[in-house]
Amino acid sequence: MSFIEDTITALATPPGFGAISVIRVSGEASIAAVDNIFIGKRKLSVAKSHTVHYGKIFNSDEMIDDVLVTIFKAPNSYTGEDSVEISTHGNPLIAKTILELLTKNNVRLAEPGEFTKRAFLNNRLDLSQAEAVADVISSHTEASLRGARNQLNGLLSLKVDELRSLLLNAASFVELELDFAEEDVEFIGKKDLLARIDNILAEINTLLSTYSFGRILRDGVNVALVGVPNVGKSSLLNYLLKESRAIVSEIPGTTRDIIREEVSIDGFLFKLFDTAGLRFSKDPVELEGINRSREAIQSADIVLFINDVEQDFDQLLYNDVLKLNKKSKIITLLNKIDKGYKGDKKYDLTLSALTGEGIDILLKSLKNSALINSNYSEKTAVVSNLRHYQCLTKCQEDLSKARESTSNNMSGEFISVDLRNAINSLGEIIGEVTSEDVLNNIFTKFCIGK
Ligand SMILES: Nc1nc2c(ncn2[C@@H]2O[C@H](COP(=O)(O)OP(=O)(O)OP(=O)(O)O)[C@@H](O)[C@H]2O)c(=O)[nH]1
Ligand SMILES: [Mg+2]
Repeated sequence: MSFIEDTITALATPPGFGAISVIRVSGEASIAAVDNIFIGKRKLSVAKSHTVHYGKIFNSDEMIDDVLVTIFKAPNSYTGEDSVEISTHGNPLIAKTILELLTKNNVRLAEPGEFTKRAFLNNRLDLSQAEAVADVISSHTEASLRGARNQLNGLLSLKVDELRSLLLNAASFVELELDFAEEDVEFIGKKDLLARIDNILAEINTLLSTYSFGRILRDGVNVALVGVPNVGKSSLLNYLLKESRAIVSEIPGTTRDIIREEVSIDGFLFKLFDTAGLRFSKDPVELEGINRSREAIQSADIVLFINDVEQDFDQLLYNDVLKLNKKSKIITLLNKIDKGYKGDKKYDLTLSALTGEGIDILLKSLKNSALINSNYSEKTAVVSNLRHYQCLTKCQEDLSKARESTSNNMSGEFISVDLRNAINSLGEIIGEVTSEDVLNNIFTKFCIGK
């Protein structure tokens, strides 16, 4: 039986006009509440779970809409509670009236993510799976969708659960020894304990190493197109987007503001930032644009440093860009090779944003630079969420401490505390241990009705 008393409702489909709208109701009073406003062949209170019923919604004597009502009985529903889904004609006025009618029948409007929060509280999903629900909805590319699905299917949860059991096992030996301290019995030798910790540490490190790729899967790669004016940055953006998005002209200083667009390369999301050409200028508008270019360089994962065949490589500018972003990959590009070019070793790649020559190599290079691993299997657990990454890092630190204490023959009490902390950090990922703050932070980012 659920310990949540309120019954909640929300529109589950996008607000606006469409073929149908779906209103979701969940909680103990859901079936009775819908029964009060619905007239069908028979009462919903006697309907079986997972059945669909045709009928009409009434507001007193006024017929609001003819609808299909689907009944799900606890615990076999998304939330784990009794739930009803009402499919109406897709007019927002109908949905609004039905939501209002429900709120007069012991039902309140749901908060963002409240259905999924209930699914978590009723053990239908663990926390990392609940977080994946939001990612599945917001994924923009096939790859990020695949990653989110992989997490929703519980791949990460399974791995974390497995490591947590191994740790619990090791910790219980250490704790047994503490319980029998006076008898001086040994339940686990130092060598054995170290081997177990090392084993788990290695697995945690492998998981942590998937994060850079996981983040890219989920959020995409930021790519800044930079260089002096007129080298063809906007032309390259347009070529990659296959549309005339940015203004291109032979006048240097055409692009003033950042132009941000997304493109999917082999299913992976790349966020392109076309920037104002970098040069000395007294024009305040252009200067502001150049400041924004610098910001784009700082937050880029990959910088495309572009020049054209008519200008010498600007080493000073390149050094400046390098100073702005030391951690990211910089790819040097020579554009306009259709105008003739004699070969220059200073560039990683040469291309023409006019004819498209060399663009295929640029695309490959972008994928390689972003560490996109095409061999990534859908069966490997990938960490894509910052919260999970932080929990794993914390676990790694605690395990390293436990390792050090063990090597230094410290008292079992110290080792046990570190092992327990490591276990809790893993538990936080799947929601075995969580604070209300963490939960609120996660679920308020959801949309209403999910
Ligand atoms: N022949 C040739 N011309 C190009 C190529 N790429 C761009 N151009 C031309 O170069 C000029 C400048 O192109 P833009 O794309 O506006 O250059 P930009 O780097 O964005 O310039 P700013 O916005 O001023 O910094 C335009 O006249 C383009 O048509 C290329 O590959 N070959
Ligand atoms: Mg431009």
